[in-house]
Amino acid sequence: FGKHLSAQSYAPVAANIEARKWFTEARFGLFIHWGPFSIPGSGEWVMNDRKITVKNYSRLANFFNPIDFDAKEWVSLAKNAGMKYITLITRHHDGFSMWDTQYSEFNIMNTPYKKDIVKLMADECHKQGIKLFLYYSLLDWRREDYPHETGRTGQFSGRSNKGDYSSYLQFMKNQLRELLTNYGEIAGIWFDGHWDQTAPEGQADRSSRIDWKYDEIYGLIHQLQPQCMIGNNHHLSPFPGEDFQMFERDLPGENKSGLSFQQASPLPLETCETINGSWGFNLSDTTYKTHQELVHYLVRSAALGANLLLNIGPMPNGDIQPEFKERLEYMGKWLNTYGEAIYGTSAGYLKPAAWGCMTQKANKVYVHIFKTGKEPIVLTDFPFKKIKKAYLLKDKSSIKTEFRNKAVSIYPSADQSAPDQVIVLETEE
Ligand code: H79
Repeated sequence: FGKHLSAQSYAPVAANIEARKWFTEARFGLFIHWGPFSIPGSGEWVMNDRKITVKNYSRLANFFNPIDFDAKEWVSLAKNAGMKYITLITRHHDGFSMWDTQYSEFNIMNTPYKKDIVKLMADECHKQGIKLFLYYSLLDWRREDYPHETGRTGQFSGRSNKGDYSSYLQFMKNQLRELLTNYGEIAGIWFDGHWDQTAPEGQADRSSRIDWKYDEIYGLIHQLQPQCMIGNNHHLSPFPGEDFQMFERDLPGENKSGLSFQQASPLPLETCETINGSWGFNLSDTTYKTHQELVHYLVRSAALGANLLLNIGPMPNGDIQPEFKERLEYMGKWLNTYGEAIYGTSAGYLKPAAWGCMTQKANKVYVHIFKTGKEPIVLTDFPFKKIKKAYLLKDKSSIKTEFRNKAVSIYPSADQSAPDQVIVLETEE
């Protein structure tokens, strides 16, 4: 990716380093996929999937009137779920801008709703003390100047001209400048769509078909808000100038999605996942994950040193369906008891196993047991000298352990009614 890089090398300033530290301690955020694409109830790719032209898709703006949207309710929902940040779609691949932008007519002020969603959310996040990240698509299925002729998607849009990347780049910079100037402190920018201009996933040649000039885009962001963390869902190892690394629907190193071939870097890590199978509101998707699956995913993310950005796709009226609300409430209750073993922890020294996984803090090892069996759980090469205490996190009742030949054997309770039996080992160096 040499051609993306400028000679100048990026050194994060103190405020950015502090933001990264906060991020790795936060561990849990809310992803929100919402906009006029929510109206048909077929997910956020509906324009591409149903081969809708730009002209016809524009009609959706006239129907977007989310009279039940309440920023206070959404932010409270995230907070009560134990989430520390929100990542909001400001402009997805369909090119609709959820804020009052000067640079596109296809924006929220030209809908019957006529209120700046980004502003309403930013103000409420600042009020309730939760950080706000903004999702911004690099790929665009609407604009003539996006290099759509080299893109892999958006070919049904009816665009005639060839793309002109220098014009499109200027447009993105103008919009990013608005987002980073008019809405107070922005904790991060979450880019997506790079992969539209690369060879198919998994192929040896995954070089980019256009030069995105990330040095210019990232430089502008860090100049406007130096603490603002940049992440890019390019499914590759981090590029210079990025502040965190993301894995789509995957835990670092697993690549179950077939999208995340990259290995974990030393940057803060994040994985994003959906509650059912869809990002945007989808009327035909009922594949809701269970409480247990969601808890296990959060715990396994933490055990690999990654945050979980868990998604909801609100309905076109601004309401959030009860299946999502109820699960987020459950996560919040679970974290009230078990948060100590998630927030501010680092990856376990052993990788996740069939029985469960581990998170750690100074002098504490949290053993997350998902499945008990007849045999004790054995932690090999235990990196501490001594175990002072071993107990269940939820009620402090003691748990039997044996420490021999550098291996710790743990005898958990056979009761596995909770999704995660968290055992605390208090250690000594
Ligand atoms: O915003 C959500 C999705 O709309 C967006 N990212 C998340 C966070 C996303 N879109 N697509 N993907 C994620 C997955 C990418 C699928 C691809 Fe492909 C498979 C890209 C390359 C191979 C589909 C097939 C698009 C091009 C070929």
